[in-house]
Amino acid sequence: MAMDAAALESLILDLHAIEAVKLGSFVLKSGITSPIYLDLRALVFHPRLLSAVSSLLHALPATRPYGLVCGVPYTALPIAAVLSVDRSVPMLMRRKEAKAHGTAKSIEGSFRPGDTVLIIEDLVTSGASVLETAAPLRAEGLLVADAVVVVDREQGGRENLAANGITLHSLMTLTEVLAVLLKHGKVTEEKAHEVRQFLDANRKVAVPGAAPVKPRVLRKPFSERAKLANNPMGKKLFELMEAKQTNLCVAADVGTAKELLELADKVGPQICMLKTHVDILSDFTPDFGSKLRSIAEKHNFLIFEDRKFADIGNTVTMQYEGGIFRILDWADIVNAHIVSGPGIVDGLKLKGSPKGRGLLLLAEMSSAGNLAHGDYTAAAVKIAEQHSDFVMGFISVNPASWSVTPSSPAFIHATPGVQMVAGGDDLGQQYNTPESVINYRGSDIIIVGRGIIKASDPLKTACEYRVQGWQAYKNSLL
Ligand code: 5BU
Repeated sequence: MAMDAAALESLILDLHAIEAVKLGSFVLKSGITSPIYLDLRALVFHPRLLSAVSSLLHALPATRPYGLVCGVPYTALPIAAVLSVDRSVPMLMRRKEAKAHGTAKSIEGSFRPGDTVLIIEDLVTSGASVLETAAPLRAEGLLVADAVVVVDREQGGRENLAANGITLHSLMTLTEVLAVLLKHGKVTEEKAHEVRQFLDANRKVAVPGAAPVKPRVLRKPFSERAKLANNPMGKKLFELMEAKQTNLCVAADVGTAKELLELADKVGPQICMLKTHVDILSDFTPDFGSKLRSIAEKHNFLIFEDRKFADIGNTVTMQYEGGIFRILDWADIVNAHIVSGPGIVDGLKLKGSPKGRGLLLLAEMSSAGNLAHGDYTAAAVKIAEQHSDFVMGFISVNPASWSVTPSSPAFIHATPGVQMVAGGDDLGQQYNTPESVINYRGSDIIIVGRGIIKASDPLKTACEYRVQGWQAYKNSLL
C-alpha cells in the first residue's frame, strides 16, 4: 500500500526534525558531491519513528513473497531488526568484513537455498550498496527480487537494480523530500533550486567498479527435471538438452523456406530447438515440413512453430491441423496466448496430445509495453498446472520475478529477446544477455534470432551463444 500524501509529509517533517536531512556539501559513496545529504542513522535515537519507518517499509508491496529480510549494513540494520521483530520475519545478517576466524560465513542466519529475501536499505543512490548485499545472498542460493528503501535519491539506483533483477520500492523520493521542506519553509527556494539542478545533472550514477553479481537463480539439472515432466515432449526436450549440452533455440526468421532449411542444417548441431514462423516464408510448399523434420532428425533438435494461437478452442484445432501449413504434422511444439481462456489449451491438446506434441503458454512477452504481466502471467501458470499433460512450459521473460511460481520444476521457461548486448530495436523488442536471462531471470532456454542470423558468421555466433547459455545453466545448478 503506497503512503498517502499527509502521512508522507509528516514523515518527511519528522525526519527533518531529527536532522536526518542535511543541506551543505557532501561527498557521496558514489564519489559525487551533493548539496543534500540524508543520514538516517539518527533513527536509532527515535524508537517510535524507527518503528514507524519499518512498518511503512513492510507495507510496500514486493513482487515476490519473502520469508526472510536482510538489512544493508549498517544504517539499515536496526530498521531491518525492528521489522523482523514486529512482523515475525526472520532476519539474516550480512557481514561487511570477511571473518578471519571461526566459520568464514558472509551471511549469518538460518536459511535454505531457494528461499526469498527482502533487502532493506535506508537510502539508494546508485544501488551499489544493495548490490553488495545481494551478491553474497545470491551466492548462497538465496533469491533476491525486491529491495525496500526509505529514500530513493533518483540517481539511477532504480535502473541499476532493475538491470540486476531487483525491483526497488521506496517510501519517498528526494524530489518529494524537497517539495515538503520547501512547502514548510525548511529550505530556501535558492537551495531547493541548487538541489534540483544537482538532481538533473546526476540522474544516472553508475555503480562504482560494479562486480558482477553471482548467479542468483538455482535450479535442478535438466536430467532430473526430465523425470518430473508430465508430458512426453517436455521430457524429450530436457533429455535432448542434457545429452546435447545446449539450451540454445535459434529463431529462424528468414524470408524463404530455402534459407530456413539451409540455416537449420548449419546451426542444427548447436541447438536444442529451431523456432519458425512458417507464415513468413514466401516459397512455402507442402513438403516444407517433411524436409525440416529430416534435418531436425539428422541434428537432433526439436521444431517449435511460434504460431501464437489465440482463438477459441474449436478454431485453433482447425488452425493447428489444417490450412496450407498443416502445423500439427511437423511442429513438435507450438505456443498459445491464454487471452481466450483455458479452452484454447483443450482445443490444441485434442489434436496435439495423440501425436505426443507439446505446448508452451505465453506467460510474458519481450516487447515494450506488452500486457502480459501480473495476474495475466499468474493465470498462465494456473492453466499450465491444470494441463501439465500437454503444457510443457512457458514463453517467459523474467520468471524469477513472478508472484506465482509453477509448483513443479518440470515446466520449461524459454525466453526470446536475447542478444550478447542488452538493448532493443526500433519496434519495441527488448534484449537481455544470455547470462542475465539464465542466471538472474531464471529462464532455461535462450531464443536468439537476429543476433545470430545477422552476424557476419552465423554458425560461429551460434556456437558462442550456445557456450554462454550452457555455461550460465551449469553455473546455476543446485
Ligand atoms: P530477435 O531477432 O532475436 O529479436 O527475434 C525474436 C524472435 O522471438 C522473433 O521470432 C519473435 O517473433 C519471437 N518472440 C519475441 O521476440 N518476443 C516474444 O515475446 C515472443 C516471441 Br512470444
